[in-house]
Amino acid sequence: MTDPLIEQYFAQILPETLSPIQSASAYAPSNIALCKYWGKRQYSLNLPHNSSLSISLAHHGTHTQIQHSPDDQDHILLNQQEQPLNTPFSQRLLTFCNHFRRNQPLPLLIHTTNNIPTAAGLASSASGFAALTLALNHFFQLNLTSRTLSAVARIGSGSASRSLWHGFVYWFKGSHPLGNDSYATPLEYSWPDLRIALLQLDQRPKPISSRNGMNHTVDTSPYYSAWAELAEKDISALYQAINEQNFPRFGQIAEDNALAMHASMHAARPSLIYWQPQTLSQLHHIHHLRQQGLPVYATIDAGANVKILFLAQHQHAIETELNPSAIINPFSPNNPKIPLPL
Ligand code: 2P0
Repeated sequence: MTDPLIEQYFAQILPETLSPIQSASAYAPSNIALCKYWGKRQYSLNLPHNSSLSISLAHHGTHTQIQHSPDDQDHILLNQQEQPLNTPFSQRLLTFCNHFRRNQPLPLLIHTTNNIPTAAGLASSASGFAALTLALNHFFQLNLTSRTLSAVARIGSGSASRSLWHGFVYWFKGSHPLGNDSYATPLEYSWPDLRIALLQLDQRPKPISSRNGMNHTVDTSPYYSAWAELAEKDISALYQAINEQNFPRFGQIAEDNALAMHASMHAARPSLIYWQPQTLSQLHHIHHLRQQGLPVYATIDAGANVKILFLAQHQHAIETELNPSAIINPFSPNNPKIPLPL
């Protein structure tokens, strides 16, 4: 059953009838937040308590193609494998498509490919819902604005609102009850020397989803309101550090913000701890490297893996000291094109 608020939101933005074309496809990058999204003020529309700011992960992302189904059933292919329609993955994807189709009989063939290293601790829901939103917009000839596309992607998964652009992206929390003003927008700053490395520490699936983890933190952590307040201060300071290209300040704010988010979870009742022993030992290692003069900072999402921030001139030292599984250049001119309307 569709949530009445979601129905109301889509009624505002969709035409009465859809006019699909033959086929549409889109790419969207994954992203990691430097000031994190953690906690919803409204669940079904994924409306956050705090604004967040991310960096997109270049060629780590999702390609999605949509066509008419060859029969009267939906078909979903994930990384070339046809998926049963009753899995949680398929159900979540089809529920999202149904927000567009409403009751119109438009069976689809959806082909989605994730170019994200498995077990690197990167969310595929962000790039997945962003690519699906872009592809549906094109397939149904909706010509939605960038802001609306971001708000729509947000309904699929909060962090997807930030995955429609390369580079730095700012998601405004907004205050409108249907989320009309809770969308993301790219920042005009480029930082060609900035690099992100992924440290693969734990390949097991996380024990509790981000969605459940953040709801549990909002509901039970005595530190939750302090987190939401701090996040707003951090995002302003981070914005300024980006503007000044002040790397030590930038890295320190991102690291402190991630640890404050985890502190809010650690204080939840019962406590929510995504870290493993290797997470903490890598944090200590990174602190030690900084004391030795290497400017490197950590961020950690809802999992045990550590992502690190550094500048291109230190790549050799980072490779030697931390043995990352991937290094990403978020401002590379060779990043895949994203088909966003103006
Ligand atoms: C973020 N995370 O800002 C934060 C930091 C994880 C830790 O956004 O429920 O998959 O779909 O809105 O977007 C992961 O949460 O959650 C996330 P939903 P989502 O990147």
